[in-house]
Amino acid sequence: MSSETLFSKIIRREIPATIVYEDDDVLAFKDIAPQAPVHVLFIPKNEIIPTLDDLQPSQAHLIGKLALAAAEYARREGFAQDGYRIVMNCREDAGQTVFHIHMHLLAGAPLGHFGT
Ligand code: IU
Repeated sequence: MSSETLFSKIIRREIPATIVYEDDDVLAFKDIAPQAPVHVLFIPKNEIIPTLDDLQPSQAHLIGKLALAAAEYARREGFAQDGYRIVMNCREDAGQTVFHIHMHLLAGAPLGHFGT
């Protein structure tokens, strides 16, 4: 299971994206349809994992790397103290549309409660 999505093209700079963070393992870019004043997606650069349900134990560190990158970005951009939300959608009922695992970072305003 390693089908490419548009995110692979973003990683290879074949389609445009506003990239805001990059390290050896993680790329982050602004969501094209932001759901909050700050809406950034953090994705693994070197592995295609379609959903959280496909994550293998040997890949578990990647989730930590996404979270650490998001936290670093929040500190760097100055909203860490105000707060933020990270979200990972898994499959249909969660509304997942891109099958390359990604962590949403939402911030910049008080966020409504969610779940329904
Ligand atoms: P989801 O968790 O799979 O629903 O999130 C996918 C997100 O990817 C969604 O918020 C889209 O707006 C976003 N996105 C993007 O930022 N750039 C793209 O080229 C594509 C989707 I395709």
